[in-house]
Amino acid sequence: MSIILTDDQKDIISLAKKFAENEVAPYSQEMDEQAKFRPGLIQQMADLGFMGINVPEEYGGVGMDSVTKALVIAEIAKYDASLAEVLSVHTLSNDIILKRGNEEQKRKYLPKACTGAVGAFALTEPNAGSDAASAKTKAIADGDDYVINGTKCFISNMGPDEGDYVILIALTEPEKKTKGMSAIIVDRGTPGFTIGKTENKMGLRAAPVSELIFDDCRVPKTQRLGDEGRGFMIAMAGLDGGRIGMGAQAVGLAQAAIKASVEYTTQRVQFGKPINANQGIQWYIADMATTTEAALQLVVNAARLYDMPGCRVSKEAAEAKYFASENAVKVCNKALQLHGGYGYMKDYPIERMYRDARIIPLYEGTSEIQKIVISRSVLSEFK
Ligand code: COS
Repeated sequence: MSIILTDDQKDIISLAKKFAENEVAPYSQEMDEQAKFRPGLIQQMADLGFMGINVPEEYGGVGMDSVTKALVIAEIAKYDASLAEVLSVHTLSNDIILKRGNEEQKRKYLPKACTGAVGAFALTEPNAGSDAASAKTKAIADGDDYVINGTKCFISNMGPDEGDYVILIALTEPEKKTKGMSAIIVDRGTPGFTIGKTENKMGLRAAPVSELIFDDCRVPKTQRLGDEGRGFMIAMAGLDGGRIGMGAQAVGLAQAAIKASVEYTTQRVQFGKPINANQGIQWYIADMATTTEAALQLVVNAARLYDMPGCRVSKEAAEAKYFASENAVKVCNKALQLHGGYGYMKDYPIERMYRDARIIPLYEGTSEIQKIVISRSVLSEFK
């Protein structure tokens, strides 16, 4: 590992490796095929402290820093990118509650988030993807409650049986647009809140992604995080952290694809020698390793900055997510090529990695959105 780490950081990362290698990897293909995690797997992650990795000990968590969180996500992604996605989205919701919640909300949600309840975050709508500011879901004040109406789509961590609460971004004062959005926690089972279609996906198949339908769903105002009208800012700042997690997932996938490529090209003999005795193959491996190392360093740098009080990391998080996700797609594609026809078969995990990687430049902001965030920052820096 090319990152200098403390013993505590090394310990939890090696625990993640052991867990993913022994408890997850043997079932990853089956979970991919069945589009479902094994029962109890998320509970196991909670029991080992991963679901509360970014939650302080006083709320029941492990209280680790963002670099450790990112490296644990990367470690799990090496064996099962679906499970890494669950952890990334869940810890994003932990982070929003920690940063924006009042004491009562933190005491209500964080201890259960650490012990197995799964959190989600809902911003996207059918007609508001990249243009998140055009979201239409409304949460209109009525006495001490909000009455929520609208539909969110592509929401990770929510499925027919999965997901315990969601941080919903909705318009509390629709005429004010982004300045009229608020962040509200809605519990699964609240009357008027139902899970709609669960998506049948190309990759990350075990991780649930669903439509959320709100039909006169009544939620007390005490469920709102922060002040009214701060929801869009809370969502954007939350996504800065989320994008570091997705960058970490991309790094883990790329590292796993490199390892698989080295193993395969060592044992695959053609023309009388292992195929990686050819310089052409060695150069592919060198390129894959170099760009993946660059991706790792971008992710770790953004994670470090994220923990600095008062530091806005939109640009660094976008750079990390943009570079790492595009790299994961390229590296998995190259790794599949190195596997030849076998790489196309489900007998080799590279087939799943290739499919899993493809979503990363799309979710939590497409690569094009990351470039908007980066260029806005660079343009304003030199103005
Ligand atoms: N942290 C804190 N505040 C932020 C912020 C951030 N990272 N990003 C934006 N804001 C604030 C801005 O400062 C602005 O506030 P003021 O009006 O007070 O200045 C406000 O939010 C609106 O920001 P902006 O004008 O940049 O909004 P845009 O509509 O231009 O949208 C993009 C910006 C395109 C970057 C945003 O819509 C985006 O990230 N889209 C992708 C959404 C996404 O990632 N979805 C993934 C699914 S999550 S379920």
